[in-house]
Amino acid sequence: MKIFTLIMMCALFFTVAGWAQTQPLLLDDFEGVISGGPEGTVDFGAGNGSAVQVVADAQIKNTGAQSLKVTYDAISGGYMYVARGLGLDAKNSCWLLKPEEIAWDSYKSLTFYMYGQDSKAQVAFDVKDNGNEMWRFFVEDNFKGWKKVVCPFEQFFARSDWQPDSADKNEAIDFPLKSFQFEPLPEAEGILYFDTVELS
Ligand SMILES: [Ca+2]
Ligand SMILES: [Ca+2]
Repeated sequence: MKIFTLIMMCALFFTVAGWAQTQPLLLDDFEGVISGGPEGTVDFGAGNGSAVQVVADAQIKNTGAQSLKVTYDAISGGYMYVARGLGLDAKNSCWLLKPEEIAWDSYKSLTFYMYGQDSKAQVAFDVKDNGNEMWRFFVEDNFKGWKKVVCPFEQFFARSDWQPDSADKNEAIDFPLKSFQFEPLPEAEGILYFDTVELS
């Protein structure tokens, strides 16, 4: 009887430990009002001839009631950004959790869902670290429909094409991260949907 109890307790322990380890943390679901500008909930814009529009979409979504619909035209020499997080120009673009409240040590990857159109467009997924240094991960739109994109922290690289003036440029990802951004890269145009950004 004692051995049976011990075995059951061990089984319970490993089940709980496994659950705690694999349970992802929802960082952003793009719910509620989606708007741009200084009072907006998404920090987005484009320059040098490129264009981007960002709205909520209630038809094509992965979790919750809506996703983020990004309509883009990325021309040669142009740039764009669609960002959420802390310290951005759009005042209300915060994640569901404050960066400093997250146990970053417990996670190895950022993940998000992208609804592709198999356009072969290259999309950069950048994060800004605690030293304002920008780190990049590439994903290609080479699938149709929703796909979970897994971005291990160790596979991000510091951007060499551009960094904010305030970046520490210490070549180390300093946690807590402050924000993330999606950037369809030139030359490409189309529509992408994003949803369900998690830590795992
Ligand atoms: Ca959602
Ligand atoms: Ca850094």
